[in-house]
Amino acid sequence: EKRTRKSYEEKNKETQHHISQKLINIAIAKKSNLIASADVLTTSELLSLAEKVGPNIVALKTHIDIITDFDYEKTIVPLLEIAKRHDFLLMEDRKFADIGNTQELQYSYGIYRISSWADLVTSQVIGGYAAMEYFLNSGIVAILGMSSKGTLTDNHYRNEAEKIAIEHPNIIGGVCQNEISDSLLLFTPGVNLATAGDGKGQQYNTPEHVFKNLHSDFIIVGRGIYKADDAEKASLEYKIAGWNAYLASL
Ligand code: 6AU
Repeated sequence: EKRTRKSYEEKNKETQHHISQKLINIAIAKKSNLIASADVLTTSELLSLAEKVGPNIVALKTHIDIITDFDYEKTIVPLLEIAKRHDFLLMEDRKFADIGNTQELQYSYGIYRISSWADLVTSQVIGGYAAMEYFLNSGIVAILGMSSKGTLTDNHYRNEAEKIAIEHPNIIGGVCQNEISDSLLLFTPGVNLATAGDGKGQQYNTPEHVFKNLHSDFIIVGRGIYKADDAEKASLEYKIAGWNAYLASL
């Protein structure tokens, strides 16, 4: 017998972290569980995508280190303004994977200064519990399992990583392709309505699969949106598909 999933309202009541509450409140207000992944290469593409998909998303996920013309004033300052206006959070998919001291430096220094703008950051938990102490301004989303073919995140690794995620007060959820503890928020990338893979190891599922079978809370969609002819329309389609799949999974 499969256990029933928790609603956003239930998860909101149980979480202590202000970023989880913020994210869930946006989800409920917008009727959206969509995070758009902005894996684009220039500031103008990033800002234009944020503007188009902003009304339909709960968060915009960045890989800020792939922006070729990054400039804090020209990239981050306007992005923060768009995020505020359209009411979505910023999630930097940095996937930290080092000792605590190095992660602390990478989080706050260098040209990106992630700690000054990211509401959420992704991190591997390979460095152990104590390495997670230093992402003070952001909610941490722990990488528990990966979507790529041949990933090393096997059952044992996922279980050990999940224990850290459950115990650590700064970790609000996990990225995984499996069901995880419902005391965490589950973020699932590898979602695409049109294709099963990208020929480079990425493996895709549908929103129906991830909400019904994994009890996911948020879908992360990259190329399904930013490569579409009309990114605004595609974001609306994924928003509706994600929300309907969530409702059907309750
Ligand atoms: O929809 P796509 O395949 O174009 O993009 C998926 C996005 C990319 C990946 O870096 C990221 O999701 N991702 C992650 C994350 C979010 O941490 C983990 C994973 O296992 N698979 C994955 O694709 O930006």
